[in-house]
Amino acid sequence: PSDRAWWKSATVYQVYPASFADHAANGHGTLLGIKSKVPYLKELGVDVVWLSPIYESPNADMGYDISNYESPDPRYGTLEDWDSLRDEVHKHGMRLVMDLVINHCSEQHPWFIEAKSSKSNPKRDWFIWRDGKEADGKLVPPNNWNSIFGSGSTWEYDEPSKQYYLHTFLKEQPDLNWENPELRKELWRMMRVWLDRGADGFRMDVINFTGKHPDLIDAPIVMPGRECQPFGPLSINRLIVHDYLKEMHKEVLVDYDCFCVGECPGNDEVTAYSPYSVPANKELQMVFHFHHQGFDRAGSGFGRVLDPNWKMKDFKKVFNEWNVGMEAAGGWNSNYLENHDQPRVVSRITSDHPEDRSHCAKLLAMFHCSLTGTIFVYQGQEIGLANVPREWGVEEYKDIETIQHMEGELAWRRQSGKPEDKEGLAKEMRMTARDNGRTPMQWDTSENAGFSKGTPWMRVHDDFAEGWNVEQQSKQEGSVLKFWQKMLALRKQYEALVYGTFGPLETADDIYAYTRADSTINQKLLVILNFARGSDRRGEAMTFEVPKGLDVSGAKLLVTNNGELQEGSGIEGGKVELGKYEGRIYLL
Ligand code: TEU
Repeated sequence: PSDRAWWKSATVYQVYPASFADHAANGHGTLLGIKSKVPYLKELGVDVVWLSPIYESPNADMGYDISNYESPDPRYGTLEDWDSLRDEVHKHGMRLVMDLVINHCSEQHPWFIEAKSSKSNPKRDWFIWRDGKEADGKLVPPNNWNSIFGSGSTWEYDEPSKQYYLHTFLKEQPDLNWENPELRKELWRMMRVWLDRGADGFRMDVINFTGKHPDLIDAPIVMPGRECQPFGPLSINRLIVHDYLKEMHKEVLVDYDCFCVGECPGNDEVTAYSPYSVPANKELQMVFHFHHQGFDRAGSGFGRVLDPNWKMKDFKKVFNEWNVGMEAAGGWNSNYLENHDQPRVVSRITSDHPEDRSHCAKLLAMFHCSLTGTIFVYQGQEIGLANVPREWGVEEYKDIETIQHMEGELAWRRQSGKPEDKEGLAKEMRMTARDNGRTPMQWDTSENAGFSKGTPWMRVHDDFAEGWNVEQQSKQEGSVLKFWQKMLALRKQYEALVYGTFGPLETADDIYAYTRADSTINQKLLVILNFARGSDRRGEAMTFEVPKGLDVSGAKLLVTNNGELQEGSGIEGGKVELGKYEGRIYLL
């Protein structure tokens, strides 16, 4: 039945192509490198492979600035290479999903070059142009919106035409004007090109940014004293986006058996996000929300400042809201903890101390695989990769967001007479920088972790030879990789993990416990996870008290990261003594 559609129980694996596998010794991942790892992904239990952008790009933002949507960038390979990757993925019974970055393109895209060439060029209206305003005899941007990468205004002045164009992200990434029907038609045509070539769907970059406020009015001041302010709801998640997606569905998606997930930042409410995935609306299968990415950030999920004292209580509240709320709203969740824009969770949520790390990575795998929604695993998560080493200097950071944020913040500090505190700023970046998730994949103990025989574009993590690689973990019983394999298989075996209702339980704040119950097959699981960090972040033992009314008399232990326990053992005496960062899943 359609309510048990294949993609609900699927595991999607995100490949960040630059850092995955390089077959050509050029220091940069390639399509044929990815192809060589397809059997590995199959063995892990993956159903869908999602490729971050591989298109032609000047690479101002690691390929999220596309100058040709229809061809791979030569650094990744050729269209024939893509075809052979597609065949390999299909041969293994998996699907291949492409990144679709169509809120903006590259300033080097021929569309933008034409648009810039004259105000009367037909492509002019494919982008968002406005005259500047006068303030104190000076020309200033049309409004006060702040670009997402902390680089100041979202507007860039084009001297020859004396107008500004809008760029939500970098100035090298001009926003496309979705109000223009010709543009949309061209996007639909381009999507068909990939689907006809055998792509199985898309991950759609910031798709909820495509409907801007028609009058592009000023944003309210939430950062006093600063010239530019976050544009928030004036550009994010506006209702017109649903019209655009319905049109996309009707003009393209309906003709294919494809899988689409929209990336939708904005930290919003479940009810604002569920309409994207409610089947009757005919839009997408699911979207990525960002609510849970804000738990440790002072300010919104976009914030770069970490709150080290974040509370498990707040963390649970967000997950409870989405896991209970999405089912109630009739939509479907996506379930990701990491991606190429986020730090590594073993470092972020638990402890990456060498003695805790493997244990913690397994706790997080149990958590991840027992939540509602389709699972998204980010490359390296399955072997417990951690954030970049604390000792690395800022010169190792390659991400433009990190760099611009640091520059912007220093300028602001100088301007407002505050101490620069470069060391403090670097420390902040160590926890939050996107670079944390972008270090090359660690395959084995050979040079550069087996990622490349050339000079890697980004420094390889120092820990690859200490067991944090695929080869060693695939041979070692009890490794993080083996544990992930087991969890992904378990999720297919126990359908309540996919379709069961999520039932949060009352516990101590630092324990996260819930049931997953599927009444149609009479299956119920109990998940108990000890997230207590303790004063030193090394964890703390806790006692879980079985809540009144929960019958655990027939409980059987299915999986745990406590190696001393026997599978199949039960719960005695209404209590479960949990060691540091211990997790257990029982079948009730
Ligand atoms: O990210 C969208 C987005 O909102 C990010 O800016 C994210 O919130 C931030 O990086 C967290 O630090 C997408 C892509 O995933 C990202 O890699 C691109 O840079 C961005 O869009 C622009 O295309």
